[in-house]
Amino acid sequence: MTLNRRNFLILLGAGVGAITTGACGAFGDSLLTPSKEGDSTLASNAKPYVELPPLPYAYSALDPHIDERTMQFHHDKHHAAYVKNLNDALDKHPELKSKTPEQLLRDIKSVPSDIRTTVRNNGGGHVNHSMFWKIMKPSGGGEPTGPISDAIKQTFGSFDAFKKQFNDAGSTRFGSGWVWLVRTGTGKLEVISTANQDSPFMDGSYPIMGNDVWEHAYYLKYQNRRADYLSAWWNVLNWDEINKRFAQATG
Ligand code: MN3
Repeated sequence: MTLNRRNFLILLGAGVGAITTGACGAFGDSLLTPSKEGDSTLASNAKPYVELPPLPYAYSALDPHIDERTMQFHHDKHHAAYVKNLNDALDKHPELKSKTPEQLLRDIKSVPSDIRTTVRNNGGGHVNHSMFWKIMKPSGGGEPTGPISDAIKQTFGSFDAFKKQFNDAGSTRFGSGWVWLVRTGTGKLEVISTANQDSPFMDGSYPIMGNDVWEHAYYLKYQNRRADYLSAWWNVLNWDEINKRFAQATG
């Protein structure tokens, strides 16, 4: 009985050991993954030039105007790709990392020609989308508030007239691009549209607010109905954030 019990305990010990070892092996791999990444980040001394900013609300928060799946793909895949491509490009010219992405766009002609198009497309993509997430919020929309409200009325006559001009510019932008309210270098408010990920910063203007009219921004929910997406978008606007940007544009 004693022997049996002893043998049993030995077997149990071996068994526990085996289970523990097995568990270590199984969990060891998944535990190693983040620390490996951490090590390689340290090794290359590379805090990435830019990081994907977290979405300031849930993917589903803008429903029904912008659906959850669109937000998920748009933020986690499209914006993430611009961030990665911009970081990869800047690794080729680390001396440029002391400039902000906005500064690179403002002075795009001074960016070395081997990465200029990449910075234009992906730096633009990063800056445009970083603005885009923040000027939207759940239960947003309504009439503009604060100084931007007065400026819109002064420039366009009324909020409705501004909205119409903005939506028309968004509808008629052929292919992929953005529609913007900008403050130009001479201090005028204007509605413009740009192709691809081109940023108003490239023309010396400040983007106060902009809507993404790439198909990836609306196709899952609206398919070819860009005009419906454009009019729904006004229901999610964050006028507080737009006023902040207006202050930055004039400051
Ligand atoms: Mn987009």
